[in-house]
Amino acid sequence: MPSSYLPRPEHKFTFGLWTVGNTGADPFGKAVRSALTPVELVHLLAEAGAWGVNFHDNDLVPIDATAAERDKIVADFKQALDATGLVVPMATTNLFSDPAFRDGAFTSNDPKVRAYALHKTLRAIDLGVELGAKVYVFWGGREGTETDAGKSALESGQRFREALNFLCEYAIDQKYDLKFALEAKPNEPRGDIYLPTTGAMLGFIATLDHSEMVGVNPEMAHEHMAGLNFMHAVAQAWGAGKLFHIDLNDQNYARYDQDLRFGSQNVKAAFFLVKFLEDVGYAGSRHFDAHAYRTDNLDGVKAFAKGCMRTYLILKEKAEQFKADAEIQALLAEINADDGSMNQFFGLYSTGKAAVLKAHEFDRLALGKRGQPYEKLDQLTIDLLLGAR
Ligand code: DIG
Ligand code: MN
Ligand code: MN
Repeated sequence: MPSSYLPRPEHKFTFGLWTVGNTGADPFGKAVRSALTPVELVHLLAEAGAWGVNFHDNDLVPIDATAAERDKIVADFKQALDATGLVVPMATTNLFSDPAFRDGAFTSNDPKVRAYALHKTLRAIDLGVELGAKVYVFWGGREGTETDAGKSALESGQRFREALNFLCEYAIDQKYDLKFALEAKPNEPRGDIYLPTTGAMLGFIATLDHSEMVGVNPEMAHEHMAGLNFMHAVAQAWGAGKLFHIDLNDQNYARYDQDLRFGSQNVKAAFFLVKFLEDVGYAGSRHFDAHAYRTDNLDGVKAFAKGCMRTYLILKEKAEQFKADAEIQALLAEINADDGSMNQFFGLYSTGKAAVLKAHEFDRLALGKRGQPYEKLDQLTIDLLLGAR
C-alpha cells in the first residue's frame, strides 16, 4: 500500500478531544466505551498520525474542577503535547451541555445565563490561547427555539451580535493573536438553531463591529443536513476570505447529525471538497469533527481516526490525477472555450460599455443549441474515483 496515504504533520490533520473521546452514548443508549483522559487521547492521536488536537473548555477541564485540579490537568496536557509534538490549533467553549444553557447561551432569555455564557467564554478563550490556539470556534448548539412564541429572533440575533462584539473586543484588549470562526448547524439539539447555514453566518458576520477577525467553520454534516452542497458553501466562504477553519465528516441526507467518518457516505462530495481545498491551497487545519460508530470499541476508534485521514489523502491523490488526466483536461478546455470576443462586455461598468452591449446582436438560437459534455466528464470522474482509470 503506497505510504503516500500515511498522514504527516504537513497535512495538518486535527481532531477534537470529543471526537476520539466519544464514548458512544446517544439519546437512546448509554456509553459503550470507557472514557479516556485528555493525555491518553493525545497519545492515541499522535499514534494515529494527527498533527493537532482541539478541545472545548470542559473536554479538558471539568466544569466543576477546582483551580488546583485545573492547573494539574493543564500541566499534564501540556506535557503530553510536548512529548508527542501535537499542537492545539483551535479551541472552543462548551455552551451546550450544562443545563444552564438549555434555552441558549448568548441568546438565552435569562440575562444571568447570557452573562454566565460570556464569563465562561472569556475564561475558555484564555485557556485556548494558553495552549496555543489561533482559531476560536463558536458553535451555538443551543441558540435556537422549539417554539418561537417565547423568543424574539430579532432580539436573539442582536444578543448574539453583542456577545461576539464584546468577545472580539476582549481578544483585542488582551492582544491575543486569535481569529473567531462561527459554525452553523440547522437544527439539533434545538428544534431550529439560529443562523442555520454557513451562508447565514457570512451575512451575520458583516453586521459585527470587528468582522475582519470573524470567519466561518463550515461543517460538512451540517450543510448536508440542510440539503446543501458543502463545497459550494466552502467556496463562498473562501471567496469572501472567511474560511478560517473547517469541520470534516460525513452525513446521510435527512438524518440527525451523524458525524460519520470523513468520506464514508458521500465519496463524490468528499472528493470535490478535497479537490477544492487542494486547488485553492487552503492552508488551515483539516479538522475531523466526527466519531466512531457506537458499535465499535477502542480499536474501532483508532480505525476511525486513521480512516478519516487515509480517505482525505486518497482523495487528494485522486484530485491530482484529475488535474493530470489529459482526457479530463481536454474536456474542461472544450467546456471553458473562450474566443475573448465577449471580454469587451465584462469587468467594470461604463456608460459606453452598457450602450454597446445593449446594441449588440446575439444569436439566441445558436446559444441554445450549444450543449456541454458533462455526462462524459462526470463519467470520467466516476471512473477515476472507482479506480477504473
Ligand atoms: C459540533 O459540530 C461542534 C462542536 O463539536 C464544537 O463546538 C464545534 C467545533 O468543531 N463543532
Ligand atoms: Mn456535527
Ligand atoms: Mn463541528
